[in-house]
Amino acid sequence: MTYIRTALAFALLLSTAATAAPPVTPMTPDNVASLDPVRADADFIRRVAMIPMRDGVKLYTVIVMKKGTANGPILLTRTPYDAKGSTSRLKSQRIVDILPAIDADFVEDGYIRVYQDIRGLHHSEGEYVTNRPLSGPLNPTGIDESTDAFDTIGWLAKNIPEGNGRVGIIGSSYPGFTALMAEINPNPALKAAAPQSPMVDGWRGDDWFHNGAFRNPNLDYTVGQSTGKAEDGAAPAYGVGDDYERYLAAGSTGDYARAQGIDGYPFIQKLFQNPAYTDFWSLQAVDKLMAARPLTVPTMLMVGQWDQEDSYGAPAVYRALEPKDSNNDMLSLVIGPWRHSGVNHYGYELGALTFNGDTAGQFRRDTLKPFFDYHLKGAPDPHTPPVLTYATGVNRWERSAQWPMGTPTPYYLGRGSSAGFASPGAAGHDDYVSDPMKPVPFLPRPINMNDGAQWKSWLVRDQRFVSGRPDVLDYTGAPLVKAVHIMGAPAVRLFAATSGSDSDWVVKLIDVYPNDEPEGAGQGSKPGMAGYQLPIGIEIFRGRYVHSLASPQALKSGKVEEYRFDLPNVDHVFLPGHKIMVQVQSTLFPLYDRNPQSFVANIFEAKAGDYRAARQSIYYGGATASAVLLPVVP
Ligand code: PG9
Repeated sequence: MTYIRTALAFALLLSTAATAAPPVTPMTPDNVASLDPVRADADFIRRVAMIPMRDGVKLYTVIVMKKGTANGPILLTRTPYDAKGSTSRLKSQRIVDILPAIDADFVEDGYIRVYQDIRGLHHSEGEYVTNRPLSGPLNPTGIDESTDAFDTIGWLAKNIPEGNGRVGIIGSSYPGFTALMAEINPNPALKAAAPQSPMVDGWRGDDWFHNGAFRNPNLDYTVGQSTGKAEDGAAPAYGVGDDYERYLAAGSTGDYARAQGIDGYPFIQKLFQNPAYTDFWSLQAVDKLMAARPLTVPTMLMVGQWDQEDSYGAPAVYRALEPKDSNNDMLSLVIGPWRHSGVNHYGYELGALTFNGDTAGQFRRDTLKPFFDYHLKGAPDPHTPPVLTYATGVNRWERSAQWPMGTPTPYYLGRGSSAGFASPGAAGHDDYVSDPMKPVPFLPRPINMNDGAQWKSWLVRDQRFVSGRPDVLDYTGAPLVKAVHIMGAPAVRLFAATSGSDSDWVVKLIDVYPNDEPEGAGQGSKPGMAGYQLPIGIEIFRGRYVHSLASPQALKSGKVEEYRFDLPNVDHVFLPGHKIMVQVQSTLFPLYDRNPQSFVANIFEAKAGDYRAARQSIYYGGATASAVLLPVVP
């Protein structure tokens, strides 16, 4: 029944389509996913279009709107995560039930919501290429997510009779990547874009690696994504249990992939063959691609302050594009108190933290929708602030004219595990033994990286589960007399040496709650946070890249090197009575693959004998004064 209705609707669509549209294949049973039946009493219309791209490949596109929609703006998401599933959330005859929660406000206000499977996945034709690079040195085909977006948007603008021809694009994570790619050589009908936690640089800080350290959960992700047409990607071939033990027993990540029988997946091979920041990564970094082109599409970039997957991309694109926004009216950056994609869910809380109401709903209603209304419906200018951030600690939204707002202020590590803004005095160092056979867990064990509850909130987990380990150094300041407000990316300046010939360095910036915190008295804290060690940023840097990201070099045993890398961008207030702590360690497992701590050509292929304990030295004071430059707001 649905198919017939869809086909009839499609025939109507064809008959009214502008003549300019390329011929569109009518629906045929073999390319219409069996969508749930839509009864006559449904409050929505749902159509499927196989939209032809310039090379003839057709992309499965679901178009949904309330009955009676006319002259509606079109909001598009191009996704690798199943367009059919995204428009069939519940078996319901109500549009707000079949679409994701974020869409309700839009479709109830006359928007036409469109989800499309990207090329080669689910019900779209063609070949899937993970993170398909822009046409050029990495992609000679002339076809990419930018051209597919151009063709799709052009088709939508002309072929939805109920539409007003103005298209917006939105999406989180991979769909944030496809939203950004639509802004490169954009179709003129694209009038606004809202990339959320977009994947931008898969080696520097989004998804695949962070500063050269590989993120093991990507193996399961790639397996799931590599099963193409299946509506549900393949699951890893193992049950539940402690990932810490599973990955440790396997050896290197390459050993793990071979043990799981997944080393043959094309993108896993690409990852293993490209461990350094070579052209494979730098030429597809979207912030670099966009920096080289004019900013022509009004863009609202979003990221969660505790985004455990893509904390790098949105601020990086903002940095690249901001100089082009001469009137400060084309580009905005939003940092909310959210986990990855948390902007599209309930924003009341995250782990042990509570905020002032549903911060995500507040943002979507007060800022995101007015942004699209203005650009797609001609509503009054909402005067979107260039920067909108939620100040955690004090729980308030803040509007700023630029980002960052803070001034880099050294917060020094010091003797006796101390820390502070005062100069640390005489030079010294603290040592610890990092043993890759006893890596520091990134969560209390047992760890299941496929468990949503663990995975969504690990970045706000109380760090006392590792504080005090002999291979985790805590440097803690005195209780604050007055608040310290930071707005920006804390910058690590770590002077360190290893007895080995390679090493990872993990730095955490931590807000230590007073240990005598009255039950529930703290702002934004649930009862039971006394003494809580709240991470305000965690980042890793693979030591072999200290002198060149593209050409790794062995570290000289005992030689002090200065490691420079940023922690994620935050807006946070350390309250009086709290303490600012810096934690240093050399493993964060099994989230990141272990550094064998002896230099090998490719860590994915490290052998058992390469994994060696090393004595690590962290230097403070004098000419080797380790510090974190905090972006302090005066
Ligand atoms: N950040 C997710 C992801 C993308 C690519 C690789 C691994 C993870 C996502 O939600 O799209």
